[in-house]
Amino acid sequence: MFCIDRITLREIHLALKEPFRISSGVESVRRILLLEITDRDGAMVWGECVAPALPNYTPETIDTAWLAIREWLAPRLLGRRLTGPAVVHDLLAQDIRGHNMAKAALEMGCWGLTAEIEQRPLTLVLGGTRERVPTGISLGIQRSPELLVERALAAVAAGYRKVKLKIQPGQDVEYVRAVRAALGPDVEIMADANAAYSIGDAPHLLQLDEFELLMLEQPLGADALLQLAELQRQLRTPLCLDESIIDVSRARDMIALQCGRIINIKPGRVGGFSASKAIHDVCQEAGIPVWCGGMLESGVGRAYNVALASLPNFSMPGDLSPSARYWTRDVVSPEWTMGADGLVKVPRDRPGLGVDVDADYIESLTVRTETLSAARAAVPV
Ligand code: OSB
Ligand code: MG
Repeated sequence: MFCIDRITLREIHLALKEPFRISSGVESVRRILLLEITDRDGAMVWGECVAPALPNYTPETIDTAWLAIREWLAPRLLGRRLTGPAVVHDLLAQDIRGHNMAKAALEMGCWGLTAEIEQRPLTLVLGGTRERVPTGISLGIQRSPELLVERALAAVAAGYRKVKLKIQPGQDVEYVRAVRAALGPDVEIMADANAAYSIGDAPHLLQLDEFELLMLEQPLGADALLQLAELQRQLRTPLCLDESIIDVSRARDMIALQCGRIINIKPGRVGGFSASKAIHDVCQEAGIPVWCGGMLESGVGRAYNVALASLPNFSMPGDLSPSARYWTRDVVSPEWTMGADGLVKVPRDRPGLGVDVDADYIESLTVRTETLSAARAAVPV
């Protein structure tokens, strides 16, 4: 049982150590929306909205998320007595379409707040079972296959359990070929196209079968389920869906249409933890492995993803790179680290998120804030 008294939104700017390029755009300074969610009894938790600066991944951006939270979503929660975090998904879904990342920031925050109030680790509140989670790296598009090989070799040396290569038309087969040749047959390699191809590229994409990829992530558009099924019929490499899976019903569609064999679950993309757990369960039932994707989160968002990835069917390495992969200094302490065995420890011996959030550092990175309070809220559903 809890009752949210106020929510402070903050935009911080956090410079990436190096620009991250995918087929749909490049990011150099991450504009991150953080939330401080405070309960009427004084409990507080930090949350993160993963919406990027531009609508090049899904339609959402940090600015649309800010608007959606302020105008429609936060008023649903503020001042309302809630029996637990499991009721929040439906409360935010009713008659508000889309805006999944905005919804997820609040919904996941309610799970985090519950962990704080109950003084239990977030992983246990969610039902997590893993004490350590295997981690992969997502390598952005580089200027040449040689530069990509250099990065991939360094990643394997650092212990990463999986190497994901971003590809796009013109920078694909030769890049993957070079990395496979350099890393040998035993390293788990995959490619992610972020929806950059069309079904007419099928003959070209079939060349990737030669490289024994663990999977090919989202080669076609988010809505192209029938074409993805057509591609999967031709391709030996398993398809993994990312952008396509926006809720549990899309996951069921994937299974029914056989347009993918693996799902990358990003809790932000699907509207939070309840939806993530539902997708996890549907996939487990169907024998579909899942893994936890990333959105270049700060250490706050990483805490939520690591907790999610501790659920049993997260059987493949997640995009859960440690803080130092992205940032010169993260906003949490201790920073997220990965062992030389490619495992990230799930915090199980501390209540809440499992890391301290550095409010002073966040303040110094903040470019705008807005506080929403119960006074203007309690809008009936
Ligand atoms: O497609 O998984 C993706 C980052 C931004 C947008 C989309 C994607 C990604 C990543 C980054 O692959 C993974 C990470 O956070 O390390
Ligand atoms: Mg992806």
